[in-house]
Amino acid sequence: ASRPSYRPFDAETRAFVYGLQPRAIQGMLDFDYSCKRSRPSVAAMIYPFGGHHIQKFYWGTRETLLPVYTSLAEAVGKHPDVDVVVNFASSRSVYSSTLECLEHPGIRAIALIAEGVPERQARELLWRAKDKGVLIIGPATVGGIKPGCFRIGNSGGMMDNIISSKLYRPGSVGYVSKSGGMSNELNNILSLFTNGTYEGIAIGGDRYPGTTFIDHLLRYEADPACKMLVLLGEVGGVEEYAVIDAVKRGEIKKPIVAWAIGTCAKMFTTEVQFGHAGSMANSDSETADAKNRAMRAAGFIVPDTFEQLPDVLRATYSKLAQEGTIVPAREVDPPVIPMDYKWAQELGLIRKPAAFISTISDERGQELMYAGMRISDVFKEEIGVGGVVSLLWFKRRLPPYATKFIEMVLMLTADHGPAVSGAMNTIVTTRAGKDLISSLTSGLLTIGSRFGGALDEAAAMFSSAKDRGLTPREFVDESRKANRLISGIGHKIKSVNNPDLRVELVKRYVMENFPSHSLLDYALAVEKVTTAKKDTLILNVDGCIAVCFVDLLRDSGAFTPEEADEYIKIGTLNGLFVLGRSIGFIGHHLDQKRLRAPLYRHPADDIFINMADVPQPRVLGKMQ
Ligand code: Q5B
Repeated sequence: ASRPSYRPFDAETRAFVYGLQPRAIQGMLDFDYSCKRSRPSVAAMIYPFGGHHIQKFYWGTRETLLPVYTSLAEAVGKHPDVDVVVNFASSRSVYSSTLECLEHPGIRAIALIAEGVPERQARELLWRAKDKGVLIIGPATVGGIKPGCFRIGNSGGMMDNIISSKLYRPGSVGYVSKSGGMSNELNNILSLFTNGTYEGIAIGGDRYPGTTFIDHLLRYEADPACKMLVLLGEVGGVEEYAVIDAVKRGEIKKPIVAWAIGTCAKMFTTEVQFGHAGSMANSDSETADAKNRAMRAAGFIVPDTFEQLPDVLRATYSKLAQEGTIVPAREVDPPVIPMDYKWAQELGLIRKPAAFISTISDERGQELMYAGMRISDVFKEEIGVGGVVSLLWFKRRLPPYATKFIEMVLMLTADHGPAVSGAMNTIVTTRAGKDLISSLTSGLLTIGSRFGGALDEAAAMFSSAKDRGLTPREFVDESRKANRLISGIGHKIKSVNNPDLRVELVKRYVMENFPSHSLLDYALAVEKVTTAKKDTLILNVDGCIAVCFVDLLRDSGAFTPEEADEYIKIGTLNGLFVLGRSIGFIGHHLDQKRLRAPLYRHPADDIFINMADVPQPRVLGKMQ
């Protein structure tokens, strides 16, 4: 493009990011915004999986969209202005993806972030890139940064670091180092003791980096806007000597401050492998001390210790400023970069009222908690399904007789044959070809005040009658007068002579295990009155469970009277039938599926259709 070869990155540089790296991209966009770039430096992402789509990012406080392409060829076709690829592909795929990048002549620079790239592949890539004149930074690097212009991936660290190191505007010092950590340190030091970084590249710690110190320092030498050079080398390898030769040959004339890290290696009795793959001295000349000596001898400005680096940087910079080589620009304040909500929250800077409150379970920690009880303890203490219901519905552990009662209720309400209303609907829905959830919910939606959903109303009616001191007869008479059926009384097929054995089981259990069963006793007395009129008007399964549960709520000692009343009012008890009967409805659905039952159509002769009373339709308006 229009950029000179020594300046691969400027304020117009646009890049593709290879790989799905939303955090890194947001970091690049925030940096761009702090530099007051006119448009984002990232044009698109390349991600071969998951199809072409769009992802949302922030541009300052507003939101912006970036496309994700599945191939580089498509991206290049759509964005011909892009000439940089920040390649986040893993060590497994970085080789093939970089070869793909090298096939597009428009791509002039590629940063390889992956660590652990096989050396054979790294060497082949750098050889091919050199052949095509493409600048490779990395592998095993964060990349680099051009203050005020362009940031490669995560270079420069968090936004507060970028701002405090003044990377939102260019300085005059070009540096090259090996790692992101060393670069961050330099960015900070340069912002404090000079007018800041002009460009900084971390070449990566591998033995075969795509470009080395000399490649970047020669660029900085050629770039008139870069006034002063810094080389932060390290123990191992011989790349510093290429720079020494260039200084000796006069190819590098700008003042160059340098230091090779790792002078402490001599304190160890054997050779030490420092953090980077290449940071081990294989000969005397590869030691940090030897490099520092050689650089000093060649005319580099080398401090005596790393601690003195700021002093020599300040001295070198001041000299250039005094002689007018560097004319520091007027400082500009960067725009305020909105902080990410999560980060601000982590720092304790903001608070926000939660939209939801939840008090029964928590999956955020190491272990799932049910009402404060670890899921592992749920099993260790064998609290059973009844115990889990007591934790999640009532937020407390109920005594074993109570949790066993809950389990008993779930078991004996699980099913009552295919003919009951809800099961019928489940079966018809299944036979219409619907899935399990649709068929189950169609059955559940049938549960109502007449079928299975009479528990809450029964609990309310019986307890109110007893609390008001009505005798069973007065209660029945009052209901009849008000023309109200007593919830929990009556059954379609069960009667005094054909008793519902489920009800017998519940009654026996409660009488033997509950500390009190006064409402059950009251309900049985009511049953005596209703069955005297008609033998099907028994205390049915809904009614029996309901009154027993009220006895549990009121007299188990686990609930206050207010809590007991509230659980009746908020419709807890129907939940028992709903939960239990779901087992049966699912069973009916699976049964019909297994039977390959065809679509059901109700026989027309079973429906009395009478249209005699329907008025004949009249045509309204004018006839033609
Ligand atoms: N009469 C259950 O009706 C049923 C009366 C009453 C005073 C009453 C009816 C009713 C209240 C709701 C209730 C739960 C509709 C039932 C369940 C789960 C199930 C289901 C399964 C399973 C039955 C005949 C005469 C009339 C009525 C009078 C009726 N009920 N009086 N209080 N509660 N109960 N539902 O047999 O003078 O002749 O006009 O609504 O508790 O759903 O297995 O199927 O596990 O799946 O059709 O067990 O009782 O009786 O309506 O012909 O009435 O008795 O006023 O008097 P029936 P009807 P009259 S358990």
